[in-house]
Amino acid sequence: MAADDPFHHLHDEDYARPYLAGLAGAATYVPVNGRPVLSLAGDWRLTLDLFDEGLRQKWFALDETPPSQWSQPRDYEIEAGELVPVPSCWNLLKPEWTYFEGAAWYTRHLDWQSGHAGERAILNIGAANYAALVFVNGIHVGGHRGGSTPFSLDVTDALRNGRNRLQVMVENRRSPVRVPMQHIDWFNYGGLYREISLMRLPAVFIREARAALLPGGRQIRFSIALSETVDATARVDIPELGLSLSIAVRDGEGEVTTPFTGQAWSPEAPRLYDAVFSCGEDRITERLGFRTIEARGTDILLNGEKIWLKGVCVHEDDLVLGKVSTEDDVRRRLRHVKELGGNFLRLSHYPHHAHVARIADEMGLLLWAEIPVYWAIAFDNPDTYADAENQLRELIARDINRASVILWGVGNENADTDARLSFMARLAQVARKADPTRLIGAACLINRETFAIEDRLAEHLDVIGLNEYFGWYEPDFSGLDRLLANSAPGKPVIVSETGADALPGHRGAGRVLFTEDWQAEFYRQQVRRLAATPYVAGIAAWLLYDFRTERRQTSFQKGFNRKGLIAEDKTTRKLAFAVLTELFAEW
Ligand code: GCB
Repeated sequence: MAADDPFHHLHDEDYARPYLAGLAGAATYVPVNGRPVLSLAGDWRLTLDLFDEGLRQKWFALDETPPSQWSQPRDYEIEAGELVPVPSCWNLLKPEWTYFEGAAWYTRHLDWQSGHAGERAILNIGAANYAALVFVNGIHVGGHRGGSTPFSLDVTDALRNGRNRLQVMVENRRSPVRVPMQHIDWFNYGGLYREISLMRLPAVFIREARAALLPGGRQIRFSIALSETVDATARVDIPELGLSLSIAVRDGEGEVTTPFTGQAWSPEAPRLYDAVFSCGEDRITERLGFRTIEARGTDILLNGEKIWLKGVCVHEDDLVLGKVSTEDDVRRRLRHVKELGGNFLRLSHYPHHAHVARIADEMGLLLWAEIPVYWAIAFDNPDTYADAENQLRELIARDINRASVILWGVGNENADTDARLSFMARLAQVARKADPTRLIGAACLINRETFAIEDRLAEHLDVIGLNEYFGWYEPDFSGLDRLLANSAPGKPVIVSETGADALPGHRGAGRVLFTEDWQAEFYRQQVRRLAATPYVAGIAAWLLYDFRTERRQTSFQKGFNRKGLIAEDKTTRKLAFAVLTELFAEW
C-alpha cells in the first residue's frame, strides 16, 4: 500500500514503532540546579487522543494552515484543543476527563533565538505520567517512559530562530509491563504535571556535580562529570567553609577530596551551605548539607549516632491539583510531620517532586525515596527491568546531593519469587554502585511459612522495610507478637507501613472498623510493641493524608483510602494524629 494513500494509516497497527527509539534516560539527564531557564509553564492547548490518532495520522507533521485553506479534511486542529494550564493533571480539569487513560497532545509556541556557536538548547521535563513523546516543529526529538522522574532532551537542531511549535504527547495507560503495573492503590493521574523549561548551555557543560561527606565524617568528596570526554579544570566554591577548589577533569570526569570543617547536617540542626560548581562558562549552584548515614548491626546511625526514625508515609495527591505539588503544599506536608514529632517521611510509592527533598533539607527531615516497583511487576520481562533501572538512576541523579534523602527504596510488597529476587537484587546493586553513600531498602512482606521477617532480598539490603497491618487486615495483635518474637533479622527493620482506615467523625468503642477510635487504638497497640523491639529502628505510619484510589468503594471510602491521620482536605485531623504524637514523644 502506498504511503500517500489517505487510508494507509487505517491498516497500520505498527504505527508506534518509529517512536520507541530515542528515549531519554538517566544518561541524558541534565539537572537545572540554579541555571537560568525559560519556563514553559502556562497555557497549552490539549487534545485528548483515546485511539492514538496523533501517531497514526502524524498530527505533529501537519502544518498550521487555517481550516478555511485545508485541501484535505483533518482530525486535529491545535486551536480546537482546550486551553489548559501546565503543570496540571488532566483528570481534574474537566469532569468528563476524570478517568481518562490514554494519549493526549499538548501544544504551544515559543520564540527562540540561537546564541553562541556550539550552544545547546536542553528541554527539561520534571515529569510526565507515564510516557511522553516530544516534537519540535514537527520533528520527533525523543521521548521518555516512567511517570515520576525528570528527563532532558537536546532540541538544538530542531529549533529555529523565531516562532517554534512544541508538542508533547503524554500517555497514561496502565499496563502489566510498566513500572508501576496496572494494579495500584492510588489514582492514575495523567499529564505534564511538573515544571517544563528550556535552557541554554555551552557546548561543553556540567552533566553531574556531586558532593558527599565520606564515612567517618571528616572528608568531603566533590566530583564532576562533563557532557563531553574532554580535559578541563572545574571549580567548586563554598565561601562559608572557606573552600575554593579546582578539580582536574580528565576525559570528562574529575574529583577532589578535602577535609570537612563545617557543621554536620541533622534534623535538629539542618545546616546548609551554598556551593557553586563551575567549568568554563557553565555554572550550577547547590545548597548542600553534609551528614553520614549507615546501618550497623540492627541500628541506623546518623553522623555516627543511633537514631530512631519516627514518621509517616505520604502520597503525592491533592483534591484540587492531583499529583501537582506546589511548594506551599510540600511545606504544609513537612510541617505536619514535624508537628507529629516525626523526623522521617517515606515518599511512597514513586519519586515525589524534586522540591520535597530540597525543603526537607531546609526543614530537617529524613527521607525514604523510592521507585514504583509495586506489587506484581512483570519481574521476568527484561524491558520492564530496563524501565525500572532507568527510573532508579534518574531518581538518584536528581536527588544525589540532598542530605535529607537517606535511603533508596527499590520496591514495595513484592512476592518473594526467583524472578523478583534477581530483578530487585540487581536494582539494589545498581543503587549501591551509583550511590555508595546511602542505605538501600525495600518494603517487604512477612514470610508466611515461618511467620518471620524473612525475605531472600534482605541480604542485598541495608535496611529491611516491613509492611504489616496486624489489627487491621489481620484481626488482632497476637500475630504481631508472634512475628516479632519469631524474627531475628540481623539488620535494622523499619516498619515501612502500618495503619488503619478511619472516616472522620465516625466513632465507636472497641474494634469497630473505619472509626477514628479504632485507628487511634491501633497505633497505641502497634507502637507499644514496635518500640519495645530492639531491631526495629523506625516506623513510617500509613499515612499522613487520605488519598484518592479507585480500588476503595465502600460507603466509608467512596474512592479514598482512609488511612490518613488527616483527611484529604489536609486540615481535618483524626484522633490518631494526637495519639501518635504522644506515642512518638514517649518512644
Ligand atoms: C499496602 C500498600 C499501600 C496500600 C496500603 C493499604 O500495603 O503498600 O500502597 O495503600 O497497604 O492501605 O492497604
